[in-house]
Amino acid sequence: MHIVRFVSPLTDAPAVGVDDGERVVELTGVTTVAELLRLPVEGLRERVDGADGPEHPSGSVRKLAPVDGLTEVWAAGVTYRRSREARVLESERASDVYELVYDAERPELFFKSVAWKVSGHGGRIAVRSDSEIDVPEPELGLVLNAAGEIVGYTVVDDVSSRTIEGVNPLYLPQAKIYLGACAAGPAIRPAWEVPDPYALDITLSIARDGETVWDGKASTSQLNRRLDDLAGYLFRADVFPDGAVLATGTCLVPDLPFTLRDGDAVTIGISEIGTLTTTVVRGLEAM
Ligand code: DO4
Ligand code: MG
Repeated sequence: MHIVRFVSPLTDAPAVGVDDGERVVELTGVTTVAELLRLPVEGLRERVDGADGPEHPSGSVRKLAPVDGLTEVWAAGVTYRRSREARVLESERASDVYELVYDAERPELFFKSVAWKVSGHGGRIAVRSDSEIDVPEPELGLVLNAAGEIVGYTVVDDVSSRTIEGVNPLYLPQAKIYLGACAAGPAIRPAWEVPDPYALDITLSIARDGETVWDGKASTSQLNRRLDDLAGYLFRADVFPDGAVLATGTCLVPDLPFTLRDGDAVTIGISEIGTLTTTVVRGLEAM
């Protein structure tokens, strides 16, 4: 079962519902995912289990990114060995910062996106027109309620410019925070339905003109951090009244000089969580 945000065929407005694969049942009285994230996990579960609104065939509704309201998207970095290796190689002069943070007690966490800028399944992601090497970063996203509890999981793409961050790690916000740099979805799998989040397969496939030009597979078992520890650092000195989505870092990075191109189809799959497909455009004007 998944919690979905979609365009209601009844009102043409965003709605929230529960998708069992065959039908989507609307949650009456709830219009945003953010409202659910204000609840403690037991309250959220009750609300979801009691879905009794209008029903629609699952394939017939247009799914939206499962992030809205004031929910913020954050991301963790260098949480997998593969990410550390890739940053060390791309970094022109400051490669030791990545090695240091991989082993440090405090994780790297950075702000990624406000909710309204997040692209959903079937939407667009962008590469910057002032960057030459750009990659998707497939990541397990923790869906956290206002109390910082992990209430669900989703798929997040932390689209990044390797060119810009490679010049200087202080350029990370420009490499990673711009319109089209964040996608999430297609839905939220409730945490109580995922027995072991450290045993999920993550796949990435990039298709160009109908041909696969890059694909790879990894597992959350390779994560060098604990998920609740990452969430704990995010909530240590900040508040998130509408909850947060925390992307937990990438374990799949194509070798240099591979780069995304305009028109590429990027598909990220995480077992038990979902499959997120987006199309690449170049530059702000194309978003
Ligand atoms: O420090 C760079 C960011 C790394 C990152 O986004 C990741 O490991 O996923
Ligand atoms: Mg990342």
